[in-house]
Amino acid sequence: MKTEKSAQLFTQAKTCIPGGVNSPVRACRSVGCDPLFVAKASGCTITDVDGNTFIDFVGSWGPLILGHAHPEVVEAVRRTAMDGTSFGAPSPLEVELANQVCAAVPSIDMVRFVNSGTEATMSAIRLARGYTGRKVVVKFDGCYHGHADSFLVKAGSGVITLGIPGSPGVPDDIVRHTLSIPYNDVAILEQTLRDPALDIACVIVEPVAGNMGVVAPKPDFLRTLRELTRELGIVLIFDEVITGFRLALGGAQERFGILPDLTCLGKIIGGGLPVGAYGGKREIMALVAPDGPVYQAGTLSGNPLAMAAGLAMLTVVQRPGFYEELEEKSAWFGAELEKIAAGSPVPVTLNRVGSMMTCFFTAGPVVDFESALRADTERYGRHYRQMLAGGIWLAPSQFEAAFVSAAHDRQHLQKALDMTESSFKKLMD
Ligand code: HOZ
Repeated sequence: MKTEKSAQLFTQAKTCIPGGVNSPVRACRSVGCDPLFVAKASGCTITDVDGNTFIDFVGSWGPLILGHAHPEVVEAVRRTAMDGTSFGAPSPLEVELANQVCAAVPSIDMVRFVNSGTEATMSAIRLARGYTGRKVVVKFDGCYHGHADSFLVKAGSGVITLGIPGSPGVPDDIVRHTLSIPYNDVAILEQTLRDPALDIACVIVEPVAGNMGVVAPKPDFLRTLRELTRELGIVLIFDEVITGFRLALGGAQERFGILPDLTCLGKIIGGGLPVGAYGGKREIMALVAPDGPVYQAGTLSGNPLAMAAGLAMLTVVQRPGFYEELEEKSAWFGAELEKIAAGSPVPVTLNRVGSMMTCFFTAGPVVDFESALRADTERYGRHYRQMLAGGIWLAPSQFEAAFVSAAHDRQHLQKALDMTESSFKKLMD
């Protein structure tokens, strides 16, 4: 595979961008190679600057449920851009998208648009603290809620990928108000939430974890979480940045029938443009400025291009059969992967919920951060490089998800299965 142009760009990038990348995992260090620079992408394929084309299972880390450059999304952005790219003032598309989000996501009465998932989660915990008058945020080990100070405690995604415990620059005074407990452990959850010495404002959770690799909630985990938080007056926040509009139109909360008080959204809601949102019960959202005293603002919030892309995406996913088809295709792909994993000469555990999945290089089961960390990351690195050489674009980290989109057809998926089988076989040596 030719990589000269990517190599040149990476050399230049390292002189003017830290690590040569604008988000750490992209540097590909944990998979033992240098990043390829992308020239363009269409449907489920992505092409680098040297002209190599790959079948993409990253989908910009989740948002591209329709695939790259979906014609209706591109046309909506093009049409909207002709009338201006940012107003810093209210515009009709925000109202339309807000109405659609409130109609689609069962627990959202009101929603505020921001620019990223990180902004959504940091605003949601400020709101939860403002609402309850309490300080402590409970999260779960291996869950990732963006890079705001309060969340960099036993966080997933790039933080585990780089093997750093948290981050310098985050004051102890801030993280002492964050408590991280094991995912899927109902006994520790109950003991923590009932601890009278803790002043818990909120619990934030990825209802299906996607940032330590995919880890499904055990059947009683979310239900117990909901019951306890309701009983104790703690705000329950679902971080549906990855699962929102992916696991169902109404996200994981619709799929599992468990409604949080606040929901954080991102990724898909912008149809691939930078956008996030937080929303929930009217009574809580009423505290957000200017209606209430909890401050949060942003010039680019409700940006017309992002709103237009989000609306186009919502139009497509609401067509009859969209989620059924995605689910059916993903289930077939997952079942075939299971068979390959079962026959693999090295231990592999597949975790899948709907169209998001991770092959962990460990015997499993993988049910939490501790078991995810048992995965052989060196082996994942070899697998990643072998798959890339075979034309398959995976996340450059063991602790992320692979996503199936509407643009993948059986042929694309079959090619990925064939490559996976042959890659697993080569991992023995
Ligand atoms: N850690 C991010 C996904 N969970 C990576 C984002 C990126 O590099 O674009």
